[in-house]
Amino acid sequence: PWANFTQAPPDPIIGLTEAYQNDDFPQKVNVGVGAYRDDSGMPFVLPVVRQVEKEITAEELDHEYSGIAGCPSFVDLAMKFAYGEDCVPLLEGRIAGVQTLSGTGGLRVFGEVLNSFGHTEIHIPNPSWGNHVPIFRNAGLDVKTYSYYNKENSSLDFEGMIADIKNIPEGKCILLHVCAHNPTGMDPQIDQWKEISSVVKEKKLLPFFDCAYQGFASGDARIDAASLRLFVEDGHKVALVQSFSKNMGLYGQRVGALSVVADSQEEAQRVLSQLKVHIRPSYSNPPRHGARIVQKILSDEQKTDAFVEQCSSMAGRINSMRATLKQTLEDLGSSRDWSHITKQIGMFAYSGLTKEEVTVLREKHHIYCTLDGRISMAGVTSKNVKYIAEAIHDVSK
Ligand code: PLP
Ligand code: TYF
Repeated sequence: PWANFTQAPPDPIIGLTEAYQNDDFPQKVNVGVGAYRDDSGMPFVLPVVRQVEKEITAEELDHEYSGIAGCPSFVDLAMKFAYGEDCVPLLEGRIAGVQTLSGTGGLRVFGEVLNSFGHTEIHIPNPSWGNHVPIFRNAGLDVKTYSYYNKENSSLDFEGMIADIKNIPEGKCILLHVCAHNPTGMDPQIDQWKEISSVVKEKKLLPFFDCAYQGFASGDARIDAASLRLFVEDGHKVALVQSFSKNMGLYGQRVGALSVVADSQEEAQRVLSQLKVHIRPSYSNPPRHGARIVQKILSDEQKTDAFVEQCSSMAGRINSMRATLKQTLEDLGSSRDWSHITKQIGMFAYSGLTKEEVTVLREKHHIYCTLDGRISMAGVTSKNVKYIAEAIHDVSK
């Protein structure tokens, strides 16, 4: 009966891991998926996560269903973490929030809700996280792009960005990355965010923030949330998706939150009801364990401090690998300017390597990164950095 089910291509990002696993070359390197590795190339569980998991086990909790909106105390803490404790709409109880299947799930739920209320399109940066397009398309939205990055000088194309945002029709939804833009690693400066905020206001656009790297960009969760907080202070009724995959290393636990700032408590209640209407027939309610972990950490000052420190040490290791990779390329006598590698923040180096160069990197050197030349710095270690630099040099000179 499935004869007409054609073979789909592998996922452009996850497919790399499969190809990497099938490669038996000893020095193979996986710098595809953005999942943090320690300096031995191993997955890293934050010590504070291990600690609270023990506490959770000792409590012998039950495994009842969550509500449709998930764990309310987790959602409150997640919102405080992103918006800040002194956020006025939060204090006034006019932010609707639900627990989601991490960032991906939150993006999809809000995409569907937008669609059901007559929003036909969403504007995302060019480039953006590879999954944004299929997520929003599957939610029924027409996905359009605005300029974001200048490949010529490997930096933010701020003028192009502003010009394109000015051309978005009034009232449309615009997706913004809170920090550590994936894949480019280039964020607007705070003054540029102010200008973006004022153009977004002028055009009465609906800002939808994607926050997958809070704490991972600068190592300081408050600084990383500055764009979002500025927009809220400027009075925007933002929507926000948060992921705890990267900053708490909870990838497979699928823990995140979706929240929407409203004009009043009454409006927030209506919005919340609509989020739930979309969640119920989709997956009914979210899993409990990951939310319990985050809830335990963010409700305790000492644990939060430990988390911030452990998160910033991941960011620190990545930054030191950026410096080493750039320096090694220079030492090898590369004719290219690699200074963008250390200017970029977050998990990725948007190398500027072409599709052809990436293909040689994969076929000749067994180094797996995405075709757009994005290298997950999380997979670079003091052991493999020289091999990676030599291979990059070989394909680019
Ligand atoms: N948004 C961005 C920009 C991302 O980079 C990612 C993950 O890489 C996500 C959302 C979603 O991740 P998750 O579904 O694991 O929270
Ligand atoms: O590397 C990236 O950009 C992401 C990582 O369920 C990822 O695609 C992998 C699996 C997943 C969500 C995000």
